[in-house]
Amino acid sequence: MKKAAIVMGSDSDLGKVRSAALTLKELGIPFEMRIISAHRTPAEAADFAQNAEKNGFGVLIAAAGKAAHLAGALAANTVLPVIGLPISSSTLDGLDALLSTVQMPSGMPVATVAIDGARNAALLAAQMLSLCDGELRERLRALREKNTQAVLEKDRKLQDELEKILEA
Ligand code: RP5
Repeated sequence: MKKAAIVMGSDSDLGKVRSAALTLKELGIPFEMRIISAHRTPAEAADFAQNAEKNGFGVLIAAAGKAAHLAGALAANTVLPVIGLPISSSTLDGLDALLSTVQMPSGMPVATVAIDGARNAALLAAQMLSLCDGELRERLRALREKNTQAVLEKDRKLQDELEKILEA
């Protein structure tokens, strides 16, 4: 199976990115996690993206806050799919990162998830990798079913609670 990359702009992003790593692990997807900055280590960012395909990656997740150009900088240097994960790390609460990540010029796509949407970034990466991996597709289906059952169970509990509230 191809690997996923989780690249973040700073170590300060880790707390909001960790659930992406846990989700990839849960789905049995090999991955690497790196701190690479579009602004502070631009040469490394370009080098990482240019060599990502050769190094066995199938998809890149780029997490960054503030003027978040990491996803775009990676996308500019590879034809692998890049998922942008805007991080809330500023006084603008991530809106800056969202707009910097999502507003890519035509010809250079970045698939952007919600602010701090690390789990969805990992799930989307998994769905992309699963195009060439039937077993991974089955694991994704099983996870969806588990989530469905969890919500149905919450609804059942809500009905019980409601009955008690209305009886009181
Ligand atoms: C961005 O600036 C990083 O992705 C991080 O979200 C933010 C702040 O970085 P630090 O100043 O905490 O290293 O590039």
